[in-house]
Amino acid sequence: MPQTLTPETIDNAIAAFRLEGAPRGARPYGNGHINDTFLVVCDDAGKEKQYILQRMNRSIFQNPPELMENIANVTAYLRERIIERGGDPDRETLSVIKTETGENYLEDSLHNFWRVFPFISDTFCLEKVENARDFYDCAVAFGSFQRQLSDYPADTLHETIPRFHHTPSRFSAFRKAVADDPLGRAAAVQQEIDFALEREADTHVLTDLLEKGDLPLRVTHNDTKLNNILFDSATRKALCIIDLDTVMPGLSLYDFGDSIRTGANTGAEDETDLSKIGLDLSLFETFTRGFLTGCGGSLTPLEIELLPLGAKLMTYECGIRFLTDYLEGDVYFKIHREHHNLDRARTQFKLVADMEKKWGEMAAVIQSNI
Ligand code: ADP
Ligand code: GN1
Ligand code: MG
Repeated sequence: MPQTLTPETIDNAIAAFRLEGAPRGARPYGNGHINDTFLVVCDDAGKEKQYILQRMNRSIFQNPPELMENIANVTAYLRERIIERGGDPDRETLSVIKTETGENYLEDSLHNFWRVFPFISDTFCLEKVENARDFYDCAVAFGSFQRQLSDYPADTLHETIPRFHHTPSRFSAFRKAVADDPLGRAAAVQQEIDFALEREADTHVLTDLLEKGDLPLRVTHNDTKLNNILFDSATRKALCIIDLDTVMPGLSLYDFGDSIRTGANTGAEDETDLSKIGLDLSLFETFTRGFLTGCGGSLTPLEIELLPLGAKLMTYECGIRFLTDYLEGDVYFKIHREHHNLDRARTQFKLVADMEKKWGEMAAVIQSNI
């Protein structure tokens, strides 16, 4: 169990980093499910400087030093690419603020691991797509993120969460949670359990193709949720991709799929009224166009053909992860109400079912965008 954070622990963490100005306080920030995120405001001779301070989730990330090495190297690489194309490296990528002793992170006396990024100001992130234009921008940004990293030395990246999108492993973990049922919750969610079990055959399609060498392993983001992208408030353009904890070798279909899961859903991830959940085909089309543009022609014909499966599998996988966590007692994803993870699992399964209904139309969208 993570330590409860006291103001003193947070202040001590802040004091360890090379910040400009005197810290004036920290407050919880954002809607991430994984890390503890704070906005830190400093006073630099009357000028305000802001930073993002995060306590990394120690039960999820087993090796924070390796994780931070990935982020420091990837952001340094992206910085160079942004400078080459005449962009603004201070706004278009994260960068790692070092500690006073020159490290990428701080391990405090309680074994909490901390990191600091500059706060990218005058930005916002979307919890829900407000218009197709924004989602198109998101798609181009995630596609070009992958393309920009296509020459990145993938073998230098540490695997921060082993088998992160290995759906068969996620399925095994799910089956184990059903069998162990430590909180006695399984009986009441048999319908959801059956939904997941009935789709076992889908779970290994992509991993089989990867193992056979039919799908290329690329450097991918792996957590391309809508709220992991910052939009510029002035231009309303997708500006900066954040949450780089899971940048690792993966499939392009993972990045495509996770954005569809979050952005092309007609309802929220934790909506309790399931009649509001479904696939917005028009947004599916928008994202497909943007992603293919962002990838700049780098996807193979098989990757393109499998985009609908990427969307369905990422949604299904997230559903079984939420349900597993519900059965295990909500130990992974942050929850804010009782049964939150069950509600989340239900929306994902409803979305999967709707994709199955619209399978022909999804395939037709892909055909018309080749
Ligand atoms: P988690 O892994 O818990 O999702 P994130 O790294 O995605 O954590 O951060 C949580 C939220 O904090 C983001 O969705 C975003 O709103 C905000 N955020 C994170 N980093 C920055 C940053 N450098 N500048 C501005 N906002 C940020
Ligand atoms: C987590 O960190 P965040 O909130 O962007 C999770 C994703 C899930 C997502 C579901 C490292 O994303 O894999 O798809 O929640 N991140 C990790 O909302 O497990
Ligand atoms: Mg996030």
